[in-house]
Amino acid sequence: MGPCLAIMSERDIKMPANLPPQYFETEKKLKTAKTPQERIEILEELLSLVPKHKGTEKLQALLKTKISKLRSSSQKKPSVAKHGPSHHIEKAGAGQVVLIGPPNAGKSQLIKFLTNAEPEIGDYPFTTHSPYPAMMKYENIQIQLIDTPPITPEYIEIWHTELIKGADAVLFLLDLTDPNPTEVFEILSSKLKEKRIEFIGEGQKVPAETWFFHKKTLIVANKKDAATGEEKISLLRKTVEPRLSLFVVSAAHGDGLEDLKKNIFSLLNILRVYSKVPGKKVDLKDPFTLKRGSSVMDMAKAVHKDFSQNLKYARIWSKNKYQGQKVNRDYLLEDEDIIELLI
Ligand SMILES: Nc1nc2c(ncn2[C@@H]2O[C@H](COP(=O)(O)OP(=O)(O)OP(=O)(O)O)[C@@H](O)[C@H]2O)c(=O)[nH]1
Ligand SMILES: [Mg+2]
Repeated sequence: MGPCLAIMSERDIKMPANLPPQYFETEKKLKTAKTPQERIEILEELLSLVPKHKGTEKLQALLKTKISKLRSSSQKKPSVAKHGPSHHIEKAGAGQVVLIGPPNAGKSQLIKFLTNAEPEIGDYPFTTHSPYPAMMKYENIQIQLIDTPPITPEYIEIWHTELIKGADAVLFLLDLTDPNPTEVFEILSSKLKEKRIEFIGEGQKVPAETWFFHKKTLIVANKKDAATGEEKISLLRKTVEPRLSLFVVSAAHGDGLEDLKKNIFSLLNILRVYSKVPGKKVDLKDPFTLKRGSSVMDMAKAVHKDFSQNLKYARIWSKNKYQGQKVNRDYLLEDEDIIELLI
């Protein structure tokens, strides 16, 4: 599908028959536009090339909407003027996971499949121009995923690296239809290393040295359905997989995404604990989420400060081990433990 068809298909607009050849020439430039400003300029040029009559009204309206959306997002007031625009996103749910990757890798497509959100998806680069948070349901909890504009070796905006540094985990998307996704990964990660961001695997300990932001990361190789040859995947497995877990998926078809979801949950290193009121049935729909390694006391603090101050002991029901036994405040919790706090 060419870039023009991508624009058309989004709103089911039929291609007007009498667009001049310059229109299509200019539209090709969208593929190489590097900034929202450049996209605005190209879209404005396209608008000026569209003959003005009834048959092109829908196309004109679509171009105008795109321009005004791009313009309003690029004119958002920076919160700290000298640092450029801020795209800080408040954390929500059990953890914040930011999706990053080169243009067109399918970041927005993946967000669309994993959440109820409807981000813009297009087969031209820089479709996404500002970060876009959406909630992914995982069993009985919600995890925040953030779609972001693409990163390129030439330019990574400051707000983008700040967003990565602040997130709980990262999904790094690669495009299996790129000629060499392994090289794309190596180049982009070395660029991010210059910004003090380093990717680590789920089980890896965060090194004591604090100069770097070590981010728990999964590598997602997308467009498995359209990839040609096994070599690209085996090269990724050989070079990237020893360091970071690799998931080969097709975001467009949902292939491999259930497994990915499970691994996003374990990457966050959290556990779910249910609070039970004595004499009542436990509510398994609404767990507390705590960091792995949390104790009964940490749970008490999360429930209410009265519990943490006056806690005598707790009773626990766990998947295989306990059926209401007493445990003390230092007991280390496991995922899906049920706890009755007694004061
Ligand atoms: N064949 C195939 N195409 C896909 C898949 N996932 C995404 N695409 C296509 O790839 C193109 C880019 O998808 P997007 O989700 O917009 O990519 P993106 O990474 O968000 O792109 P930017 O916002 O520009 O960074 C679109 O044409 C999608 O339809 C997939 O699993 N298989
Ligand atoms: Mg996108």
